[in-house]
Amino acid sequence: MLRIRHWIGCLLSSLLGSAVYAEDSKWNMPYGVSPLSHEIYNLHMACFWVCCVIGVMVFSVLIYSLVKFRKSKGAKASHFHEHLGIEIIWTTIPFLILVALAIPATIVLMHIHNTDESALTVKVTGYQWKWKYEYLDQGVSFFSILSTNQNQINNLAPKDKWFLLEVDKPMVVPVNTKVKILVTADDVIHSWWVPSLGVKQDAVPGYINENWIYITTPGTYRGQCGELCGVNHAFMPIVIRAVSQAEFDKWVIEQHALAGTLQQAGLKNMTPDELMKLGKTEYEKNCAMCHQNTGEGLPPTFPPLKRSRIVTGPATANIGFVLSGVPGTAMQAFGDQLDNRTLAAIITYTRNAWGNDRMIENRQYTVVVQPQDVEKSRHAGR
Ligand SMILES: [Cu+2]
Repeated sequence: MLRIRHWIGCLLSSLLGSAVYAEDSKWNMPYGVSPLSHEIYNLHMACFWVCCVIGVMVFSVLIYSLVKFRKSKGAKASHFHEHLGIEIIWTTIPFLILVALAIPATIVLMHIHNTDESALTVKVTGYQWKWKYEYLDQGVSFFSILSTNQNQINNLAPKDKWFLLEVDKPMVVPVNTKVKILVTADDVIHSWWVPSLGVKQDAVPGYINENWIYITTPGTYRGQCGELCGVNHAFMPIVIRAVSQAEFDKWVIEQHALAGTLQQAGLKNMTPDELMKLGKTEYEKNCAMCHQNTGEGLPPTFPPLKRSRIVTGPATANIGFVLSGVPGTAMQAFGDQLDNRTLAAIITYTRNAWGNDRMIENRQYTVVVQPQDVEKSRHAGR
């Protein structure tokens, strides 16, 4: 008997205990920093408590019956069938509970999809394996790419605190502003998921899904792609920096200035050393995930660039390939994603790395590609 009491005590304390500690637990969903995340959290906790109460009630009756009417005490089972009263009760009660839960759930769902009166609109596009952010009214647009070093990914260096959760350019939004998010994808289904903002919105090619964020506390918030989208699904994190309105306005001006500078720089020649240095960094950021740091790729999906027919062939064909990509494969059209300087540097780097330059020189093709060459190819291709 003591043992049974002990078991009942354990069960009750674990059920109630888990509910009490749920709010601060790392196992629970975060409370977040936006009205939406708060609403979702509160709904989740309400459902959780309902489940706890039902759990305690059902198990109490079950355990009580097991103990009280056990065979050793000479209990005899009663035989009755089709008791209308009981049937009505066990249908009505769960039905009422479900209705009671469905009402707040529907209200929260309606809030999630109410993007009215938003002050800012950002289109978010998922690509294998990066995100593109377009500020439709500000004319700002950029790709946000994983910035974790490849050596950390390959276990050759210790992992940083934000391993796989850091990007080169975060999305920047002002605090206390309703920001409408238009989510779509360019290739396969992704999902833009930032738990602390209460958003997990599927990104489906050909469709635009709406959602919104409203961040009350300045800071950096992180998320990931929430839909299995291919071999590098884990390598397309989301980073959002929430800043004051003044800082945001400054950031927009900076982005315009940066775009102007890049455009001008895209017409200037660079020294081979400059090209190689920038090329290595940008290759590791943009290309190494598929083609690997060693240039050996992951055949057959990601072909090697070492001794590649294209990389060791004529420069114009090489540039055209990188600009337009290969439809139906993971090789994207990088012409829309990267500026002339970056493209020239990456192409020069791949034409020189891993002994490729020797093959190119034997066949007397040019090894160095300048931003101007990329610019010319862009126009030739149109
Ligand atoms: Cu994805």
